[in-house]
Amino acid sequence: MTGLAERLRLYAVTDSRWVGDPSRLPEQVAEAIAGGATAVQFREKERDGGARLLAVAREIAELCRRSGVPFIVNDSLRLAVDSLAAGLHVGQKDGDIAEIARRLPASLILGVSVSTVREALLAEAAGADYLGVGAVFPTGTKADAEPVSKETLKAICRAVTVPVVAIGGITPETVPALAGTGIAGVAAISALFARPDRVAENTARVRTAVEGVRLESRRGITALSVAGSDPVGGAGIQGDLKTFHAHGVHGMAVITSVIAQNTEGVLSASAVDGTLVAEQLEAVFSDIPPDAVKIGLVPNRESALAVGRALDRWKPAAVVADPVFAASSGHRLALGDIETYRDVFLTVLAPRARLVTPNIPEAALLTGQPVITRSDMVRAAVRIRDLSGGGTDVLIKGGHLSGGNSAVDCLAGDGGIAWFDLPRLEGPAPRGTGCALSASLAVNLARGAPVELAVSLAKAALARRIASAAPYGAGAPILGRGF
Ligand code: TZP
Ligand code: MG
Repeated sequence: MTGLAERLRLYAVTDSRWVGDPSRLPEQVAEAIAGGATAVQFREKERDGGARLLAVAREIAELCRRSGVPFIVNDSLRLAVDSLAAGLHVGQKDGDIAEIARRLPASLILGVSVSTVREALLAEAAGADYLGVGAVFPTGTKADAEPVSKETLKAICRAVTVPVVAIGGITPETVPALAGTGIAGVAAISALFARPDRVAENTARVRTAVEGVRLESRRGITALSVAGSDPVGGAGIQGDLKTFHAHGVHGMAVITSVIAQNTEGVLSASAVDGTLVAEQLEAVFSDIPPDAVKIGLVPNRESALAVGRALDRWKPAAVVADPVFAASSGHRLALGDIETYRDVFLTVLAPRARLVTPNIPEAALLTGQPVITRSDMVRAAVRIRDLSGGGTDVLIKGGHLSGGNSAVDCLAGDGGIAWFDLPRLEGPAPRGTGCALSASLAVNLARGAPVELAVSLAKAALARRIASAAPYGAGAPILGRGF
């Protein structure tokens, strides 16, 4: 929903405990709006539901509508729908967020309470339109609220693209400490409603405090693709930039090889001179240091060494290296023989990555062993992890494994082996799926997701993009936007 962030500036959450009688809430809310509240949440925890609460909710919904302020109902989808609310707000204990999002009418806003980066990434992926994060300061209003540090609040704001509201202990005195966290606004209960005779005045004091600080953070996440060019926009640099854009992050690109290719195959390729690759890297890193780096085709040792030097010097937060030796058509893209490629990948690129993502043929190439069964996948993943120095996780993508109706990926990481199973999608395989997955993984890792969560999120996003792939050209389909 556009403009939602501005409307979350001062989010008033109702609580009739101070005024005693819920039927007096509409006048309290009218006072809060007069004082500068920009959104209202109906949150009556202690009261039992029923017709009386619905009547109050409807009255508040109507006065919010007249004031152009979104009215959001806490916990109850039924009450939200019946009161004609603009949205629903749920917490972590209110059920499966993705399921709630599916049941929610499309026009309604979904807000979700989170207190960690992990919960934030999951809520956003499930369809949350905004997040509530708290308690950011000590509060007496919600005894079981998890305390959230300013660092975590900042990390959550950087990790997601949806707006974030800070809640818990918000007062005119505490608001300045939220400067630079990246929140869209604050939510408050007691600071607005604890004095029933002063709601407008107290709301105005919080609003003034909010307007007096710069809430924005320095910037969002930035991502770099180091890869070859695909003029038809399915894979490589062009594909990665689309993936970055779909994640809402700023995408950048260093071109390592100019490839004449289309949906049918590769006509020719020319590696960019290693010195020029080094200069492109310098240009990017010295100006906009990327948080996420996805490494795709690096066609020769000179370019790989330049990439290695840039990573050592600038230490980006998350690096994912996707081995690319040949195009899916079989056309060789890396210069030199397989031995050289393997050596460069395993000694220069992989040790500097958090994660590498070979498919089955690439896993076979890197280990020199056939990979046919699931136990071969485990063996190869562990072997590649060892060959990379031991500190790099390995995700072998099982899409090329014959048989079965699921695409099974195998992760060898710190915590041992993990499997990721998704139903195999029907139809011709689109190009650029490996590129999209590794670019998405780099972004998720830079956002603070642990590797397993990053893999689940990236796989789900890729499945949506495969499902919406379109046959623009004569050959393989091109990945869709995923929605
Ligand atoms: N969620 C986290 S803290 C909190 C909620 C609902 C209570 C905030 O109340 P107050 O009175 O504004 O501190
Ligand atoms: Mg709840």
